[in-house]
Amino acid sequence: MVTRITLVEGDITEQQVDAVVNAANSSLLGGGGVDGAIHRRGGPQILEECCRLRASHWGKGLPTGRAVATTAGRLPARWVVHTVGPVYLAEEYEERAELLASCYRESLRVAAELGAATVAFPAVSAGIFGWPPVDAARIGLGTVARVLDGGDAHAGAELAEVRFVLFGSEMYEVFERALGELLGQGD
Ligand code: AR6
Repeated sequence: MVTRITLVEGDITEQQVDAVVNAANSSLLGGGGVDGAIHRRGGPQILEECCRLRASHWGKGLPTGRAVATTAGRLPARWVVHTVGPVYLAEEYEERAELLASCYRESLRVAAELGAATVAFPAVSAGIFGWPPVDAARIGLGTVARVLDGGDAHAGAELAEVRFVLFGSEMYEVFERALGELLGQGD
């Protein structure tokens, strides 16, 4: 249910939740934005586990729309769930919107499998990957609401809170409006 969705303006690396989601890239070896902040604050243990994943199961990198977990190192969270959002491309909107929805579904599935009850997401793909914030918000919130309602996956039942952590007041307000629309639809 959307009542288990919360919004905060802030820094995802400071969240006291079971799992924080990282807006990573396929290499899993770090980058800018959220990814850079998580590796910086979480310390080298996260990268060590990412390297092990690249040396084993994800030799070619993590495909867009998928998710995988590592330790959260020194972050307050227990796990980091790394997901790879799609780069925005207007001409391929539908396919890529589906991949963005998949990031949220897969991340929640992985988090629930670990036993996480509280999960924090950034606005995946809404930074360096260029998604218009309104679309990123509708897709992210809509997908999470469906998972919590049990429509798309069985992950929903275990989850007590899914928190969107938005960087800056503008992004926060976009998500606030999108959540209002979702509630207005009675979801
Ligand atoms: N806490 C919460 N949100 C943040 C933080 C933070 N500490 N830092 C940035 N944001 P982005 P993407 C916001 O670029 O678009 C990396 O290089 C940011 O303002 O982190 O999925 C990866 O390695 C924006 O609203 O992720 C990939 O190559 C949102 O988080 C690529 O960037 C997402 O921005 C992924 O790009």
